Amino acid sequence: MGICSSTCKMLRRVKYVFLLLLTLSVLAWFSMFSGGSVKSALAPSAATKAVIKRDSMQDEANSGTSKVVRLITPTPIVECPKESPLLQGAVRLNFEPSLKLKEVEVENNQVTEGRYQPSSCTARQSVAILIPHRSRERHLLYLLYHLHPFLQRQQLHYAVYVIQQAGNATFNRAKLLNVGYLEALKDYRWDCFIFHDVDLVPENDKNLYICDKQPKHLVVGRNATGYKLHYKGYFGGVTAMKREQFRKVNGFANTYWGWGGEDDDLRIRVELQKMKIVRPPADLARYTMVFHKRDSGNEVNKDRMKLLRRTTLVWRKDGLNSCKYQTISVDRLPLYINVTVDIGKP
Ligand code: UDH
Ligand code: MN
Repeated sequence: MGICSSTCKMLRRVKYVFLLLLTLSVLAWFSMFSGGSVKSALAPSAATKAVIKRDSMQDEANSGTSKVVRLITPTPIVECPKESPLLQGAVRLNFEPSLKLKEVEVENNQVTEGRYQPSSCTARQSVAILIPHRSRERHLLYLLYHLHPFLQRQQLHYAVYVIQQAGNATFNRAKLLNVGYLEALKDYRWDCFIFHDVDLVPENDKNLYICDKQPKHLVVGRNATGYKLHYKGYFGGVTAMKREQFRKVNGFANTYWGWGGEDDDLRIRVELQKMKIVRPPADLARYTMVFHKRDSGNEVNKDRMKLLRRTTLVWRKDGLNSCKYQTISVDRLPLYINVTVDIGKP
């Protein structure tokens, strides 16, 4: 007790100060590593804000799905140039019989679960490619092989959705595309939708897969029709519409079972909204259609003319707002999102 000298008291004081300093530094280290870093107390920079915003959009988009897509690198803040420097113009197409899906996957390893975004700039549009499909695996393979590099050269943020009609009932291209639109919007708020036949391969990457102020028809010419517009007003094969444009026309009619008419019906819907179909120059909007015969289960729809006469009367109640279906599965494959759906029968 009373035997401690003044030197002894001083030593004790030094010891306390030392212990206090030690505790403080341990606390400081702990708070840095547990996330409450000094940095977070500072206001985030504009770049950080942009990344946070995009990440939360991705989280929102991916909720309820696999989380792998979240790992996409933060979006750069510079907007991609109006004309991508990667474009090649007319490209040579290749329909190699021995082509395998695995090879296409390896060549497109930047694509995650069917989705891609440029790493050096922010894409000007986010585009969902919707492909109606049943039993055309070979065509799908050739399309994926050409389309992924094509879209990447255009510096787009995009995803490819393949909408598979389950069962053997008569095919319904239009209804599958409505389903594609509704399902894709559950993932992300896409700006632009490309409705794309599985057998049409674009020949020129200056035929841009982005949406315009007006609905856009991308197939001016194809090999099978001597690269001439099929007929005046043709609006089939590959078309591009903004999210709001498609919503405004109430999408496609659900009532066209079998081949034909649904694309003309969409043209009528577009015209009823006083929109005007635009087309890229004919030398760019060229496609090769992989040769095929008429599919069984997609016979010519004999009622199509009758249906087309009532479009003006029914478009408001036959379309996106009346599209009933049952999703059987959504598989996030490396190169596309495979949506298998029961759309019923005629
Ligand atoms: N589709 C399928 N599976 C089918 C039917 C259609 O995937 O069984 C899809 C596919 O995306 C296809 C699209 O629907 O590209 C349109 O169908 P289509 O290619 O049969 O239509 P097209 O305008 O008409 O090419 C083809 C008529 C066949 C004529 C052959 C004789 N000259
Ligand atoms: Mn075809």
